[in-house]
Amino acid sequence: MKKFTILICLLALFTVAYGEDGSRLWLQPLPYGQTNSTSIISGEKSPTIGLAISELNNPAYQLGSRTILIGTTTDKNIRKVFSKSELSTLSPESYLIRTVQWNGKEAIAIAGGDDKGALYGSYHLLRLAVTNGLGSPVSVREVPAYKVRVLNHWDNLDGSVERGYAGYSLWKWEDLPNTLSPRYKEYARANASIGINGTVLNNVNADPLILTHEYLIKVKALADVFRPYGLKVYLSVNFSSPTAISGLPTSDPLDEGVQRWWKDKAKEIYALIPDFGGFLVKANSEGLPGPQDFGRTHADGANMLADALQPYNGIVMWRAFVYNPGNEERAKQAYLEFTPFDGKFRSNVIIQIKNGPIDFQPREPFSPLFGAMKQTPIMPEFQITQEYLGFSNHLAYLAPMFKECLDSDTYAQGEGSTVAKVTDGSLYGNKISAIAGVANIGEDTNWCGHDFAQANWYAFGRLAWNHQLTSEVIADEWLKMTFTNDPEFLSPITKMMLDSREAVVNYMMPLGLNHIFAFDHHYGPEPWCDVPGARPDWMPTYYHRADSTGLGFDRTTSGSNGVSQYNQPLADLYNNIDTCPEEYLLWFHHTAWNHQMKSGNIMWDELCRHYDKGVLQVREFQKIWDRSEHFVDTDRFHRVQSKLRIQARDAVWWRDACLLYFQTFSKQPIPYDLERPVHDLDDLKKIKLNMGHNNKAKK
Ligand code: BDP
Repeated sequence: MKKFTILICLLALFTVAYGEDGSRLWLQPLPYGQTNSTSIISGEKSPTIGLAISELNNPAYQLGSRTILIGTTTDKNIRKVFSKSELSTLSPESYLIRTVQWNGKEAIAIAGGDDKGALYGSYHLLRLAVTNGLGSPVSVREVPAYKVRVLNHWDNLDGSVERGYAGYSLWKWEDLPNTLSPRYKEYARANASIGINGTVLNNVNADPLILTHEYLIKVKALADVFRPYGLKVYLSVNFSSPTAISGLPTSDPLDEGVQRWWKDKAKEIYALIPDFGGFLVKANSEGLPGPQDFGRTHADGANMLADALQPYNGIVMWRAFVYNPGNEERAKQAYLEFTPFDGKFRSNVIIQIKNGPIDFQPREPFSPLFGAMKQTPIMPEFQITQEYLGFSNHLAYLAPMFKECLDSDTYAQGEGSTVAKVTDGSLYGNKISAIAGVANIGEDTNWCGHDFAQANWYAFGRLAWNHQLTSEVIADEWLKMTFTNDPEFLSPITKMMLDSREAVVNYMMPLGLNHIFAFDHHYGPEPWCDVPGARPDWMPTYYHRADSTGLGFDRTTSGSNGVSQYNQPLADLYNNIDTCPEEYLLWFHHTAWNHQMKSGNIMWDELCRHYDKGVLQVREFQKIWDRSEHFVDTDRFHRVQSKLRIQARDAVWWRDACLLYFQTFSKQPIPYDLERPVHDLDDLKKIKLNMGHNNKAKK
């Protein structure tokens, strides 16, 4: 009886600690002490294989009393159950999983192209066990789509996170290198479970201090924790580091002293971290230093860093996010600055391009640079943190947004040249391929602020591994691993997730509208915002161009001619108001309020209907969630419920602010069958939010 009571107490404790505070993510907590009856056979002993074995031993996954063989292509047991030819084609990080015969009995074998492949294979098997069960024979062959699958943390050295909505940074710089938070391992484990193999630790708006020896030994401590999980460390660097750290008179990339400084720095880094991944650079962008400060080019700057990293196989991820207030409109600038240097970069440079030509808006067409850089490796950068999609207050499942970009046809080499294919190496045969996601992770107990925002970290990892997965499959996997397998829960909640990003587009910026956020914090609406003396390209009016004749930015041949940066047939398609997809209408066309839409509505009415629809969609999400109460633990149920309430209020705020403001130009009534605004425009204009540390940005 006593024993029984102790057991109950332990179970209760277990549930409170790991219960449903969101900390376990989509994983089962690692057991303490217990193992299950699964017999795991491996002839290898690397720390990474050791981790794979402890995961497979986790009784929470209920693998049952079966035998599992695990190892790399050199493991003698693995060589017995797989043929030589199938093992010889296994590249690093890839894996095979197969039901095999072992000593006359059925077993499951996991063969990794290397020990990371074996670890990824174990996570795959565990995922299968949870989502499908292991009833039928398994036969899996997986090869990652991108070689570098990297998170970008916009974490500052003072612990704040730029555009971070899940609390302060995970990295406790002041405690490193001596004190290692247990969350470092948990973080690495979560990444490994979805195939993420790199992490840029610090903000692209980089503090030069990160390259001082004092910080490098802290970085080394993190790299040592992450290594067994296959997670490499990268750093964002400030282009003026030689001057800022060592007082060199210049940081000119063609100066020999500067070149030597970077070479010495690379040597110092690799002595500490032999598998260091490389540098991420934001240069000559939003006021940051760069090669142009010295009359040099992006290629000069990137190549100098690439030469310093080359002896160690390090790479440079050089960002194409550049724009300045000048003669050319913002959406065209990255293309204009980078295309002249196509083919002029070293082979270990990769150009990192945001999904859209402006800036992570709820919807943008893909950046035309993806279709233009044909002799330079390029990589997509997505934003997992919801800077422009309601922070961690709004439920917005982003897989459909990531896929919208990846599946877009650039026509770079004729039809079928999707963004995925021009970046994953399959179209141009590039040696390096990479994909980045700006992390939504902080020290909040549930890591991401909103329990459903975890799905976006998960989806980024899964798509970086395999961009052909559908948003639905990824949502289904995540829900099963995070909540339950019950189909009555899964079907409505999957639908809610799949509709959620479009709902945000509807209540914030439908029909191609963009960047009509409040100055600085990017949370609420301020289409009217006009700060005297501020950069015009940071003002919403620059983007929406509302006037008495219509709404939207003219990027046609008679406007900024932004359309010309797209390959045919897209340039013509976008240029013609009748063929331009309506979701991009106001992106490419200054459109008359009375323009006839495909639905038969005029543009103004259509706009109103989108805003209205967005509000109704969120209300529907609330109903769906409330109905799912008995499938979800109370903690998560209430947390998500209260966030949905915020989202519903915000959706109304957005709708009223945008419609009442645009109505001052359209001078037309909101269609009478739609809900009426509940706010006054003057009151909405008075709202000023103080969004705190997470908006430590330049604008
Ligand atoms: C914008 C953010 C700003 C970032 C910048 C970037 O508002 O905080 O520094 O992008 O990506 O979206 O460099």
